[in-house]
Amino acid sequence: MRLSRYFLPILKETPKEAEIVSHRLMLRAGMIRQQSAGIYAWLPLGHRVLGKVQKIVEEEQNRSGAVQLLMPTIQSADLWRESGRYEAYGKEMLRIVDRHDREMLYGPTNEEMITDIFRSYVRSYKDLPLNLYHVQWKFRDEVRPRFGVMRGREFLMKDAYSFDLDQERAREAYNRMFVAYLRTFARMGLKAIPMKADTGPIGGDLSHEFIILASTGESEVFLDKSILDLPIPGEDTDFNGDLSEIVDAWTTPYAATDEMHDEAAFEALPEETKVSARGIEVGHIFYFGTKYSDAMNAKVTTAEGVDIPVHMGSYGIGVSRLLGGIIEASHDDDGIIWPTEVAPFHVGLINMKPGDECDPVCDSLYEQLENAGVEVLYDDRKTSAGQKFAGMDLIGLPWQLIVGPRGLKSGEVEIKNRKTGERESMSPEAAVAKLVAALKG
Ligand code: 5CA
Repeated sequence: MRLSRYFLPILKETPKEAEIVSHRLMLRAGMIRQQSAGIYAWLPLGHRVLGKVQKIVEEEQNRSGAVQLLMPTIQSADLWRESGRYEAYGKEMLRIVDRHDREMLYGPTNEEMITDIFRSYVRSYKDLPLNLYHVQWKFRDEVRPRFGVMRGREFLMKDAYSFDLDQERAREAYNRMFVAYLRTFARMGLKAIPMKADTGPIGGDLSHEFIILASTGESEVFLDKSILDLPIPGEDTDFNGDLSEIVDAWTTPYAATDEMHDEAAFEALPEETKVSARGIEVGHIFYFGTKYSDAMNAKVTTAEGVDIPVHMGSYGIGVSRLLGGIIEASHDDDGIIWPTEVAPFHVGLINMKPGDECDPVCDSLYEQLENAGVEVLYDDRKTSAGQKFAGMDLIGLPWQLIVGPRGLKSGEVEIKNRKTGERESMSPEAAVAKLVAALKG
């Protein structure tokens, strides 16, 4: 992508309304624009990252055996009356009346709708286990939307719903999501820690929140720091096999949010392993048994011919919130430092003197890298060097490739690693080889 033809509205001033670093950097880097309180337009750079985060989430959901569909944002109030949540949800639900005076709502979550879809088609135990998920915009009329995409009113969520014959098999479904979540967040460069959690308006009695540690996080958390060293399950994890060993390893060390905190158990830990910190909830999984299937009459016939309500769980990931979380975890004074897997582009190609001898070299580098599958943002604008460097540091692409007249005299271009700050001069051919190896190797 040529920057001269892109839309990257970088802000010079630090926006005053932004209280935390990720919000400030997302606004300054031209990723998002607030359109109403807690409601954002995703500008091209932000939209690219959102797409990459969503893709990783989808890949890991699919790997675990979940099946993707897409439900609408607008739901009928009647469906929510069946579960009793239409009244219970209170002011967080955005209620709408259509031209025929029918009561509708902008979905804050989809337990009711997915249960309705399930009961319309599935009758037999032979069709289980089943896990259906979608990635869709949600609306919650939060009292205090804040911190940008971290606590929005409109936000993108991945929500999955599992259906099983009994509690034991539902627990296996829960474990599959648990392990898929460990992989999902690790792929984004995050250390997300599963913690015992409260179930709130979703209900049920088994629940974990996945939390990344950050001083600006809204949750207070307590953990045994040995959990930070546990290995992430590999790509070859068998999701048809028994995952309880992995889940046990991750749920044995102490880790809880303040709602579930057991002061005595925590205090009993050796002093050097105790960590009390703040964190950002990026995912939340629930097992709630037959809460919705009882209320909404979603039954399956067992092998013995008996009709029983299906056991369910639901599993959320805050897809848009993750962008804030990743930035909180990965930035410096100059701007964002994107982990390669979610970076909007891989390389920022900087032409120090557009309209001159740097052009053919840049054009050729651009073409070679793009042909090798490396995503390049090419700064071909006639602006100052200082502006180009500061802009590239701010938007945080993992690599910069700098082409200037002085270097070219000795046949060299420069590579900069955004994270380490290391710079290295080499021939254009060597630069291409090095970047392709680093990014595609
Ligand atoms: N139905 C269940 C699971 S599918 C559910 O709604 N769970 S939740 O309420 O915990 O939300 C799932 C995830 O969405 C949270 O872990 C969080 O990462 C994200 N989320 C929740 N509220 C917001 C919000 N206001 N802004 C941004 N992300 C949010």
